[in-house]
Amino acid sequence: MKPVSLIQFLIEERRAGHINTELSLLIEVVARACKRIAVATGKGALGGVLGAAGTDNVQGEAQKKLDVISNEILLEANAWGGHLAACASEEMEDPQPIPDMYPKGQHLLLFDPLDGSSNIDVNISVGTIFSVLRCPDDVTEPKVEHFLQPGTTQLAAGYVVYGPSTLLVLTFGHGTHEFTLDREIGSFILSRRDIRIPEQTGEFAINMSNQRHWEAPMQRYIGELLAGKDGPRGRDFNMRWVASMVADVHRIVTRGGVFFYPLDAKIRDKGGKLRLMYEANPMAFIVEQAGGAASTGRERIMELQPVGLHQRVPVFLGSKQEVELAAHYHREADGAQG
Ligand code: P6P
Repeated sequence: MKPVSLIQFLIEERRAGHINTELSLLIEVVARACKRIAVATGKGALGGVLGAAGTDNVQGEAQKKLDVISNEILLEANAWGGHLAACASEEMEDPQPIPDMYPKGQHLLLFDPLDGSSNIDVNISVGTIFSVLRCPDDVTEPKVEHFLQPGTTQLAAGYVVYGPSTLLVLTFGHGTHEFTLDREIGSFILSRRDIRIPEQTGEFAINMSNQRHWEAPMQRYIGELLAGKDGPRGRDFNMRWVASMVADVHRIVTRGGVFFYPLDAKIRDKGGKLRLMYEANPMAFIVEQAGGAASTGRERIMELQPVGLHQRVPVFLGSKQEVELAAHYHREADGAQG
């Protein structure tokens, strides 16, 4: 079958009425920027891009050089494109307006430019996560409050995983699709259309070192998985934890599984570890469009009304039956507490 490039796919989506031209051009710009990030990460030690940048981001996390480089690549690529009213990034406190000398568009772009960057120096897959919202019609200078839209309003979401191959996974709300970067021609080529995540799974992803800090229903749910075939689940389970959300989520998108970053006593006051606007919401959109589920353990992630640009939430996502069972245990425990 003739390969379908990202450009051709975007034209198909426009013809199907799923997206408009401006969103199509915006995705092309983001994909092109991510190709540049792939080149930068691929250089490793030879590019002088490893190690700490010597600065902290808005989260108070030490930035890697590649965090800063990736952020700059995405900002520069999107400044002149004319498709955006503003950008927001994990690496920046406030939204970044589009410079006055450039035309503005009707979209808001949010991104984690290099998620999992603590893995960069040990050569483990990292990725870029992005989400696209509509800018309110009467707004020319978007402020934080204009970004604070529930995940259900996203027009597009995607991630690029920089691994053995560079893959773009994308949804516009009409299925989830995967593109593989053909490095010889520099194009993303459609490699999986209409991905489906199996509703059942035998594989879970969680950072077990936090177990003693989890809430009781999380202890119960994971304890049952660990009990294996002699326990209440009557089967053995396998565990994976890359500590790079994009890599863990891509494994789930590819072969099923369930990912948890639950509340625990250490991070309770922050609301969780992962960020709602540019990690949980885009991943939730992608996973739901592939037939999976995405919950905080108590609510559907995409229905949350955001209260802050860098708000953190608990994340349960992946194979629907496991997400729903874990969430059921949490609701049951809440009910018992009254
Ligand atoms: P921990 C990376 O820092 C990240 O934001 C996600 O990509 C990843 O899933 C998680 O944090 C890893 O957290 O506590 O295992 O280091």
